[in-house]
Amino acid sequence: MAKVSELILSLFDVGAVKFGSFKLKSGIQSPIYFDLRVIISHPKLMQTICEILEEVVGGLKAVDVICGVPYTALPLATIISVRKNIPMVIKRREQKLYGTGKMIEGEYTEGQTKCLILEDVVTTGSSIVETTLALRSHGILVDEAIVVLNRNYPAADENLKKNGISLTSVVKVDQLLDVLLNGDRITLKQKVEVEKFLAEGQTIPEAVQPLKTEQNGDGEEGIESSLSKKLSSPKSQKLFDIIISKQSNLCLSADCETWQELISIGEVVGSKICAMKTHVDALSFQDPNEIALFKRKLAELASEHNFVIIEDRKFADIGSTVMKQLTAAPFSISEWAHFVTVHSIPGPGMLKAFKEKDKGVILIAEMSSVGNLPSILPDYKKKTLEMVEESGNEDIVVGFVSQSRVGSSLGGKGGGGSATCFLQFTPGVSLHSTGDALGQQYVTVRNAILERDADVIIVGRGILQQGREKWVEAAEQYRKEGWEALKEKLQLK
Ligand code: 5IU
Repeated sequence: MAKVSELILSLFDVGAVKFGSFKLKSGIQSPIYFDLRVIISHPKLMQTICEILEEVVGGLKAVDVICGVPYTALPLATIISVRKNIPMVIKRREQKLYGTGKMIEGEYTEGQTKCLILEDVVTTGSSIVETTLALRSHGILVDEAIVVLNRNYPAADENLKKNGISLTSVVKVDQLLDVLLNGDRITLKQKVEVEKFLAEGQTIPEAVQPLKTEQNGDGEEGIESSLSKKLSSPKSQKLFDIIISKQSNLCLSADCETWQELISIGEVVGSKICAMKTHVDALSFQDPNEIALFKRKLAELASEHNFVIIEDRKFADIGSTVMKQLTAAPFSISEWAHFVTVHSIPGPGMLKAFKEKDKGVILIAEMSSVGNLPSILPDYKKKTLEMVEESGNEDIVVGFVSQSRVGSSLGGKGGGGSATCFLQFTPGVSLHSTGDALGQQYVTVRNAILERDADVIIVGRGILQQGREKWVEAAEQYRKEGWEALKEKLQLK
């Protein structure tokens, strides 16, 4: 105990614990901040931490290997490994889901090796969970982790428990505050401020990252921004801004067999697309842990490459059911999808569910398949548009999946006026095929954009079936052709 108090004071003295006003990764303003990276510059302190950790390890069930979460916990694990003669494994940080590179370094036996995870600071627990899942996916057994500093986020405990990990903390924040106050390192006011923050201000970071928009620095309104203003909702405007800034109106329909393949294609073509369309219920997952990992990785990809995630769920039920389908675990679509596709069949009431969850809606006005009823039934498309306008839902309806224009065109045929516009998403686009054996019908990129008035083209097998080594090349071909045709249609420079 005395040793832990000593440790807390030393952490403060070397600047590993700071008080003030700090912006966390989650965007939350925090009066306290931990940065344990500095400890590597203080060997004596490293030694103290390791001595304490060794005592903790000694009190736990025996393990075969130890794994430090990169970076700061890695040298700590190394010291403990050498001194306690426990071998290490390392989970590579820059691991790719595919490729030749090994993800776990070190020796282990599948189904037999027991591993203890070591971490420097726990906030949400996500790094420990990610490391655990990676180790488990290689047959390494993990059910315990040790952390030097625990920020006391209740959600972290829950997160770890849900994933079958029990966590032992060397220092918890309440103890840290007591010791620092008694050691005259902080004032009572600072202590109270942090306690208040911990009691009120803690939320787990949102899985859905806000969409980034590009700023037009010259202050002059270009044709792009006047077109953007015609769009019905801030959500469609954001997508349009992405289209302009990335010079891509290509939505990849990522109809992959496995989630790993989907992430893999997202990594390589992310820079070429404005949106990725998913069918989460058509992917195979081994267990709920994989679903959680998938959701996080997808949200990270969308944020890194600035694209929109469209879950093509085709909701088609009454509002209360739709609400459950949108939020229920394990898929929890509302957590990670920016937009969702919805049938107009149930009428306007169900749109409230999407509004409540702040999801952009893409309504299906026509389909691409042979004999689809929306395209055959008289007035289906017109009624779908009227439904949006009459119920006042223009702000969440981003656009329509359609094979022809619904309402006013953004700039193509009949365009140029001041009417509110919706984006048109057109699937059934291929440069290689005219259809499949199950009713799909294809048109070319130029036909979709210049004849049918698509703003966004949706392409799946046209890219996927080119094979992994040609994904980038194929996506670039669709991006380039799509962008050239869109520029022509909207008369952009
Ligand atoms: N999709 C269509 N047509 C439609 C609608 C959705 O093809 O009318 I609504 C979906 C189905 C698939 C993707 O996920 O778009 C098209 O994939 P291919 O490009 O592989 O045909």
